[in-house]
Parts: sequence; structure tokens; C-alpha cells
Amino acid sequence: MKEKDWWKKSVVYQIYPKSFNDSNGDGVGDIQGIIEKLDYLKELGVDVIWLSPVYDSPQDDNGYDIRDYQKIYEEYGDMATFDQLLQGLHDREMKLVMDLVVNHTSDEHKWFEESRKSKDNPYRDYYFWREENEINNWGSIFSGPAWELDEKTGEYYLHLFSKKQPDLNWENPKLRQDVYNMMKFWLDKGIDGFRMDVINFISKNTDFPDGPVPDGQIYGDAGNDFCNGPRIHEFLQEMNQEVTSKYDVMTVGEMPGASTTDAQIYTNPANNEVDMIFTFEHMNLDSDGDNKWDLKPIYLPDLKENMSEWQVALQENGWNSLYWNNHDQPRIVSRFGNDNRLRVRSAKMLATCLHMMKGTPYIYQGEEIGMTNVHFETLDDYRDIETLNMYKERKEQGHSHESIMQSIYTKGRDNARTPYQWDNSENAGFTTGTPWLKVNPRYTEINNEEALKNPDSIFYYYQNLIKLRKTTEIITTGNYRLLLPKDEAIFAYERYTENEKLVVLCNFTEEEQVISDENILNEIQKGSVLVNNVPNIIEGTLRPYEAIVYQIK
Ligand code: TEU
Ligand code: CA
Repeated sequence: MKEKDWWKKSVVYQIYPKSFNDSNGDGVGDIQGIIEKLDYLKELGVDVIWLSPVYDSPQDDNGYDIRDYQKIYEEYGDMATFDQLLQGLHDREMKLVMDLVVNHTSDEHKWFEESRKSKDNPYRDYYFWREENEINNWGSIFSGPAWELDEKTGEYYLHLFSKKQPDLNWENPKLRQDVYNMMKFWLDKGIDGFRMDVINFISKNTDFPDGPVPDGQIYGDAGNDFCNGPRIHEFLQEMNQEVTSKYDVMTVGEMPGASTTDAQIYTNPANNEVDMIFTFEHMNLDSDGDNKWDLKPIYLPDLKENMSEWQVALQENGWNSLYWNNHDQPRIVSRFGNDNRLRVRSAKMLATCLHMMKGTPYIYQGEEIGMTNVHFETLDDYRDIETLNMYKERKEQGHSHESIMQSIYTKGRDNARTPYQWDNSENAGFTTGTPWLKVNPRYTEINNEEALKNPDSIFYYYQNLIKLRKTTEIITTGNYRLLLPKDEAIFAYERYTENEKLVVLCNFTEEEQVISDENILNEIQKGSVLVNNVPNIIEGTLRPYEAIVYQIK
């Protein structure tokens, strides 16, 4: 493996700064708070930190609405503190990947403030402006129409996300150069890569044809008009050539609406676009239709089929990112596991299932201690713009309060954003003040201090999975094959090289499962146990949420 491919051997840990650790008691996490936890992250063993946006922002979407790309948001600290964080990570031989949000800016960014002033302003073409008869039926992903009238010039601007997140016009070469220069500013500081926010949205069909339905959630059905658009590969290649290829960095593109066929192009090293992408497909399988708020229980064979399709499609000339969680998704142990009696065991099973796959695993803060979804009684306790807008819209459409709250409990983004649970003191040790979003009441039982005290905790299980990746080459290099594709309870697969094999067996249910497949039984008899989550294995049987990995040489 080339030195440059260090990210193939890495495990990434995502920090959502607002909710990680508050160092000064104002109720908001901050960079100093992260610095205080660097030794903890080192102990977990992760190689790379992905930091969600810390740039200057009015925080309409918690920092994914950037006012100034080269300034740190005041509540998080300043550039000197940021430099200290970067140094602190490098001193501990960890790397730092920053969020790159260039599909849109904040409406308070100086480009947009200029752009809206007049039709002949030099920044006018940094965004998409259209007359009333030129706009289409697209809906914003955060509800309502995607076009907003600006009184000043009487034209509409495009915003696929909130009104305060106008979309940048990548057709404009000057905008592209400004973005590249900004990227170089951060790379020259020594950061180690970018996670690129909705990066497959930057090329759009600028004729703006109507979509099939006026709903911003439906990425796939909008054809290639706003995702994977006509010039997307050209833009990514240009960015690579002008910027990222000049540094030893990793790039991961967040790409809703990208299929495995798209991903084969995006991640093929020969194309010089990005190293890997985040797919959304496995995260959409527990939605009824294309709207994430319409709920449906997960059907395991669907999940297996989809994840296996990605594994196989990218195993030769591409690369996968592996994730269950991020700041937009509900907590995995509540979603595909059991967050009550079998919380610890099912969290370990889910970790095993993901971390034994081929690709770069991402751990989202709190996942390593099995943090769970939250059920706040009233809407007032929620903060996320997507959730609040959706509530209003669905209420107007006639949905009942109860059914909307059920969707929020199951899918809302604030599930992932409640403050990190450090200990069982007030506010989970996250802040001495009033947290910006309430702490999950389960912090007395689920917290970091508790996890570190208990050798059987989820934390030590993750630590071990990360160690295994370092010592067991096949986890990085082996190819993937799904076993028992139709089984509704067991997720089984193997990883193989010419002379070695791993067999991974995961029970996704609360019931004991018996393995009757002769081939699997024969294989595991020849193997030794690499990792498992329930003591005293009974060969051929998987107890509730049990996971076993056999190594066969
Ligand atoms: O998310 C992209 C995105 O499409 C999300 O809106 C996601 O689909 C949604 O949360 C699920 O309904 C990225 C960021 O990760 C997210 O936090 C931002 O809000 C969004 O882009 C806009 O920058
Ligand atoms: Ca703070």
C-alpha cells in the first residue's frame, strides 16, 4: 500500500463541536473543550479526527451556514486555539480533517451580501439568481420552496437548504478559484484533509427543469439536475488537480443520491476525484418511500443487500467509507439495535458488523459509549432547523402532533446532537452552565466515566476493534462476500484473501439463532475466534445480538 493511502488503514472519529465538551460554562462546546479530551481520543486509538464546521457562522444550521471561511466562530475559540488543537493532534500522531461546506454559504457571507445588492454587482454570479418565470418547483431539503424572493432586486435565489444557505454557482470560475484558495489556506496550516459537505450538489442543471415532485428530499428522482450534475466530475477533478493532489491528504465526499455506479467513478483513484464518499442508501432503508420522516422498520435482507452491493462495487477500484452514525442520523443502537436491556451487547454487535467490512470506519462521538436516541416531551426542547421546519410543514398538511413527534423521536437529527455524556454529574459533565440542547436523561447510566471503569464496556470493545485493524491486515485488504443473503436475522459475510479468511456472524435479533449452513459450520470449525461480544461461545449458535468473528488461516 502506498504511503499516501494511510486513510485506508485509519479509523476516523467525528466531533460535533457544539455538543462535545464545553470548557467555559456557556453551555456550548468549544475548541478548548476538545483539546482537554485529546488524551481520551488517543486512548480510544482513532487515527483521524473529522471536525464538523468551526468557522464563523450565524448558526442557522449549526455552522453548516458559513459567514467567513477563514475565521473561527467566536463561541468556539479563535485561530490560536485552533492551531493549538491541530498541534495537539499532530503531537499525538493523530490527524485532522476539516469540514468543507462549499455548496452554499451563509446569507451573511460577504459574497452574498454583495451579490444581493444589485444585478451588476461583481459577486452577482457567485449565486443563482432567476426571475419569477425562470424558477422551478424544487423544494428545500429543510421544507418550503428552494427559491426565495429577494426584494432588493426583485429576483429569486436558490437555496437547497435553509433560506440562510444560498447555493453557490460553481459555473463561475472566479468562485471556484476563491474556494480553492480558501482550501489552500487550511491545507497550508497543515490539516490533513476535508470531509466535503453535499459535494455532489455543486454541479446543477442550470436550466432548472421542474422535478417530478416538489420535494427536496427526493435526491434520486430529481434525475441528475441537482445532484451528480452535468459538470460534477470536471469540478471535482479540477479541485483535485489545483488543490488536494498537492498535499498528502484524504478527501471524503458526502453524496446523497449517489449510486454505486456513481461511486465507482468518484472513488476510482485513476479519476483523481475523491478518496471515498458517504453513501446514504443504507440510511434510507427504514423510510417508507423517499421521505425520511415516513417510518418503516428495517428489513435485514434489504440492509445486507445494500451494504454488500457497496462492498463489492468498490472493492477493486474504489474505496468505501463505513458509518452507522453522524450528526444527521439517529443513534444506531436505538435504530438497528436494542437500547434497553441488550444495549451494550447490541452496540458491540453493530460495531463488529461495520468494522469488519472493507473501507474506512467512522465513529461518531458518543457511539463508542453507546449513546441513545432522546425523547423530549415538547417540541420546545428541539433545536434542529430541519426538525422544526418539518414539524410546521407537516402540521399544516394535517399530520397529527403524535405522529410527527414519533418521526422526530425516530429520525430527528437532535438525537445525535445531545451533549456528550462524560459523567453522571449535572448535565453529564458537558457544561457547568445551561446546555444549548438538553442532555439525554440517560446520562446517569450511560456515560464516559462509567465506560472507562468497566473492562466489558462498549468503549473497550471499540478500542479493541481499532487495534485489530492495525494488527490484522486482511481487515483492510480482504475482499468481501455476503453469506446467507436471505436470512432475516443473521448478517453473515466473509472477507478473503488468497490464503486467509474471516467469517463474520452477527445476530440482529433478540432471539437465539441457529446456524444450519454446512459450509459455514465447516469453515468456523477450522478457525479461531478473533473477536466476539458474548463470553463462552456455543459453536453454531448465536445468542441475542451476539457477534463472532472467526479467522481461518
Ligand atoms: O447534510 C446533507 C443532507 O442532505 C442532510 O440534510 C441530510 O440529508 C439530512 O440531515 C437528513 O435528512 C449535510 C450536513 O451533514 C448537514 O448537517 C447539513 O445540514 C447539510 O449538509 C447542509 O449543509
Ligand atoms: Ca463554551
